[in-house]
Amino acid sequence: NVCERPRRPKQRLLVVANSLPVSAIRKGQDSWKLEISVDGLVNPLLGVKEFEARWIGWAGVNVPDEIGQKALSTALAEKKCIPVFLDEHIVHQYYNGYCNNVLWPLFHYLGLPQEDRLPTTRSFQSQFDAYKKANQMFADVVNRHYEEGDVVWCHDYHLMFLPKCLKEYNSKMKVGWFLHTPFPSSEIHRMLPSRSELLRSVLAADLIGFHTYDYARHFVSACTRILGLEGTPEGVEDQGKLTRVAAFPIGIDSDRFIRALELPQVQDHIKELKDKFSGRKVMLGVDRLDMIKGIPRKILAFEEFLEENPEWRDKVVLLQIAVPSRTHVPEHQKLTSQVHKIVTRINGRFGTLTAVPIHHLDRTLDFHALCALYAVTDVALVTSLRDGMNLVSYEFVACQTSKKGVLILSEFAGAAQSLGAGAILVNPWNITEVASSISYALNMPADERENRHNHNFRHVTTHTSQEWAATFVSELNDTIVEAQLRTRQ
Ligand code: ADQ
Repeated sequence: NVCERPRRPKQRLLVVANSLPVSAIRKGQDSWKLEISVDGLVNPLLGVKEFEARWIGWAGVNVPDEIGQKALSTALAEKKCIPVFLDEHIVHQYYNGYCNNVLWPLFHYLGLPQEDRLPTTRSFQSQFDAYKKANQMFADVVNRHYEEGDVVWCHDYHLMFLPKCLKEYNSKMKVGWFLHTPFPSSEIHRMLPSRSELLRSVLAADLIGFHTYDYARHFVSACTRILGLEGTPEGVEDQGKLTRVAAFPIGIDSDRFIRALELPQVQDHIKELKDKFSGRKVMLGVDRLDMIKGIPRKILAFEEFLEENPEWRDKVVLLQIAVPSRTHVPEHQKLTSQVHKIVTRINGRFGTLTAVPIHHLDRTLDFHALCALYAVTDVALVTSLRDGMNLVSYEFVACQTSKKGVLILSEFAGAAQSLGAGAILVNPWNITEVASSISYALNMPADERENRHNHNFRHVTTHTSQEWAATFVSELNDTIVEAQLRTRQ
C-alpha cells in the first residue's frame, strides 16, 4: 500500500476585478442566463488552477429588485462568482466617467478629458466621489466573504481605492494590487487632480504589481515626486513601512491554445480558412475596438503597403477582427465609423469583383474560431499606440506551431519587452515604417522566420498565466511574513 500524504487544501484566492468573467442576461424575474466574457484580464486568470479562486466583481447589469439580485447571486455562486450590485447612477459616474473617461485615457498617454467632455469641475469631483463610493462597495462585499488565510488580489485601475478600504476593515488582510494597463510617466500622472489620494490608497496594499519594470519605475517615481516618499529597489517606504513594488509580466495558458489546435472542429475551421484564402498570404489583427489599439493607423499602413507594392495586391488579405467594447463612450462610436469608412475606401480602391483586400469583422469570435484564425495567419499585426502587455501577440505565437509566422509588434506594448527579440518591432505612429515592416515580414526567408518564432514560442510556453499568478501570490504571502518579522524584531 502506498501511503498517500493528505493533500494540502488549496489557498483561497479572492480575485476582485471590476467585471466578473461572465456576463448576465435576465430571462425572467428570477432567472438569468450567464455567458463567459472575453478580455485580457479574464482570460489569463481563468487558467489559474493552483488556488481555490472566488471572483468578486460588478454584475455588469442594473438589478434594482431584491428577487433579481438573489436569483443572480445564486446563479453566479455556481460559477464561484460573487456580484457587487451598483446602481445606474454610480456606474455612469464611476465606470463610464472616472474609469473610462479619465483614468484609462490618462494611463495610455491620451491626456485628461477635453472641455467638451468635462462640462464643469464639479462633475469631475462627483465622478471621483462615485469612484471612491464604488470602491467602498467592493470592499464591503470582499469583507463579507473574507476568511482568515485568504489572499485578496485586486485588479486594475478601477480599484485603486480598494486596498485602502480593505486595510481599514482589517489591517491583517493580505492585499495585492495589479495594474493591467501601463502606469504612465510621473509627468503624466501628476496632471490628475486626485493624484496623491490615489497613490496613497494603492500604497496601502502589501504588494503592487505591474507588467513591466518601466511601469513599476514610473509608479515609484510618482510616489517619490508627488508624495515625497522614499523609493528603494524593493518598493516605496513611508515612515518605516515598505510597500513592495515589482514587475510581474503576465502570460497566457499556452497549453490550452496548443491543445485546441488538435481538435477536429478547429482543424475543420483551419481547412475552411485555407480553402477560402488559398493563393493569398493572410495577415491578421485581433483587438478590442479601442482608441489605444491603433486600428485606423494599422489599416492605413496596409493601404500604403498595397500602394507601394502592387505585385502583392491580389496575393494578400488583411483580416481585422475588432470586438466592440465600451460602446456607450462617444469616442468609441466615432472610432467604429472611422474604421468602417477607411476599410470601405481601401476595398473600393484595391478590391475586384471577386476579392477584397480587407475583411473587417466587428464581433467576438469563439475560442475555436480564434485559434484557427491564429493558426492560418502568416503575419500578425499588433500596432497598439499603448498597451499594458497585449495578449493577442502571445496567443498568436502559441498557435503558430506549424506556420511559424511573423509577429509585427508595437514597441509601445508591454509585450515588446518579452517578445521583442522574435518580433519585428515598430513605432505604430509611423505609418510608413509599419508599411515597410509588412513588406519585410511577407518576404522574410524561412530560416529567419523559424528562428524568430522559436525564440518567442519558448517565452510564451514558459512564462504562462499560471506561473504569473503563482509568483504574484507567493510573493504576496512572503510580504506578510516579512511584515510580521519586522514587527517581531
Ligand atoms: P485588453 O485590452 O483586453 O487587456 P489584450 O491583452 O490584447 O487586451 O487581451 C485581449 C483578449 O481578448 C485576448 O485574450 C483575446 O483573445 C481576446 N479577444 C480580443 N478580440 C477578440 C475577438 N474578436 N474575439 C474573441 N476574443 C477576442 C488588458 C490590457 C492589456 C493586457 C491585458 C492583460 O489592456 O494590455 O495585456 O489586460 O493584463
